[in-house]
Amino acid sequence: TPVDYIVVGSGPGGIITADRLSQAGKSVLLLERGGPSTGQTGGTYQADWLKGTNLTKFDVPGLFESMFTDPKEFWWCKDINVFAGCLLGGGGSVNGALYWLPSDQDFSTASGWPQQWTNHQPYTAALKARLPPTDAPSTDGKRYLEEVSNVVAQLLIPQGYRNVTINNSPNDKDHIYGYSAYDFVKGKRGGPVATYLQTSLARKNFQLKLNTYVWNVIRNGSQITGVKTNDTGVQDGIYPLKPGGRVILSAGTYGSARILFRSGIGPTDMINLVKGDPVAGPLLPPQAQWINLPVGFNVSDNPSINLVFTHPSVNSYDNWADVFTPGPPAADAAQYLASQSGIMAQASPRLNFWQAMGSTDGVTRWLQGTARPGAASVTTKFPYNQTQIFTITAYLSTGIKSRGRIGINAALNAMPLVNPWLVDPGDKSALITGLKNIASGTALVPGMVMITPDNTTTIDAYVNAYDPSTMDSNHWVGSNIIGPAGKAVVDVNTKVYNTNNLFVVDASIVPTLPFGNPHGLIMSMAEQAAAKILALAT
Ligand code: 6FA
Ligand code: ABL
Repeated sequence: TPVDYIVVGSGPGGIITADRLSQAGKSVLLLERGGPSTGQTGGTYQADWLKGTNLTKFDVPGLFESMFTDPKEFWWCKDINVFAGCLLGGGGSVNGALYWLPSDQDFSTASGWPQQWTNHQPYTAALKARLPPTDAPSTDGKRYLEEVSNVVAQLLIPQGYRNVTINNSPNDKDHIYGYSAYDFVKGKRGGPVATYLQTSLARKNFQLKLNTYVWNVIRNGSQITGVKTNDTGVQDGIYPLKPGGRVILSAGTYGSARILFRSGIGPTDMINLVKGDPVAGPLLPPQAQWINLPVGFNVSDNPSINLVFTHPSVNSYDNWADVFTPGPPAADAAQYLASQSGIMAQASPRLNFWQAMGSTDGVTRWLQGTARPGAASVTTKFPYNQTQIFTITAYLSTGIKSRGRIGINAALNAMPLVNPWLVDPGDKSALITGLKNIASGTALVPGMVMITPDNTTTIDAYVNAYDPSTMDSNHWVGSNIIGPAGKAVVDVNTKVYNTNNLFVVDASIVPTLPFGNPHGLIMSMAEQAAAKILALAT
């Protein structure tokens, strides 16, 4: 049966939008290409040590690092060549869950937002009320495996950093550090799936369909009438809209861009690739109806570089290698199973910090640091103690000037076409400055040794040789940028230009990356987008 709203994709953007629309009494169909994730949603992917509970890999925060080392890895989108979550909850079900309430600057006109978006506070407050952040996720309120926090604090304090509760003052992002904050709830993955989706599911006017892949929107010129899917259970795979209905794409920075290309919306080179595909080509509207918009341009992602250290006080937790199989140390497993407390109640990060930096081109750029036990890779010829390793990931944050382009290839796989990292020389020099600040502080902390790069490689040489594919921080935004006609893909109400009733609400409309890991900003944005869409006359 036709509905008022079809929302495509159940990531942080889609779930929150769908919940607010259904709360307002609209009939809403949420379509997700992937399957269930957490136990609450019917997910069953478990380690042996979790058998007998309904806890899955996606529930247990301490299993986060195993997302990258588990050969089964069915949760990653196979047709996107960077990490993206293709299951209920999207990236929110597989991410590190670091959760920062957005700052005023994150939603400022200086950050590219239209003036009408700058009053984000009521929406951020609504988000905080539904999903409060916590920097003590273990159910007993205690913090575990905190050696890395203590060591890194010793490095930061002499450089003038202050200790704060980060989400208590989101605007305070210069020379501050604090405990990592998450959107875990009761020692388990929480996020929009455990909160907003549950209120939606309780409503009769809301429907969720999993394993349903949207290929394109059905449109007659500027009017969208439904979506075409791989579902063989409905006529022609089509889910229709009511007259006056709307489609909202929330399929992520890569997913929403691809649906637009397949719907004849975007740059001509991308639509021509669709035209050449034997299945997707014939589904395109006639060329006279193609809509030329800069879909895929204006993309950014935080360039990130890892520094690896050892310190005698640190416990690398065996680099998280055993947490899924055969399982964490028996006492930690037992504690988590008994009360969702202990080391397994938290993802790997233990400390976050921010610093503003001047630079040669006069632009202020910020550095974010994330510290955690363990390391993805170590490069040194010197011996080191594997049980004491930890990583500081340095991200270039607000102030990034570099932009890239994403798109598809002839097989319709989505991918970066032009990498967005350190294209701008000011970006590169700022990140190098930040890395040097961290490296130089090492000498002040007794027992702390930097092992990657080691003392045979300078920071400049390390950055110059850094593999661009590992600079990816999975924070892709901007492929369907919000902004003025002629420059942007969506207007101030998130409506795709030159369409009557097609909207995008996900990371892809974000013009500039926020200070921190982005999903907090994306969730506040979805609260605000839903309000703006509901306020539009149909
Ligand atoms: N962000 C944070 O704030 N903190 C973190 O710690 C953090 N960590 C990670 C991380 O460790 C990894 C490995 C990744 C990949 C991302 C991380 N992020 C973190 C970023 C954050 O998760 C993303 O910014 C955020 O999830 C983006 O939210 P969106 O709503 O914009 O998009 P998603 O990709 O999450 O969801 C899209 C959904 O649409 C998916 O469920 C997908 O299956 C579905 N979909 C895609 N194409 C579709 C189609 N054609 N038909 C139907 N469904 C489709
Ligand atoms: C994020 O926001 C990033 O997108 C992730 O890349 C990051 O996790 C998490 N948060 C937590 O800080 C890292 C893992 O800790 C590494 O082990 C992994 O190699 C890396 O993601 C892959 O991008």
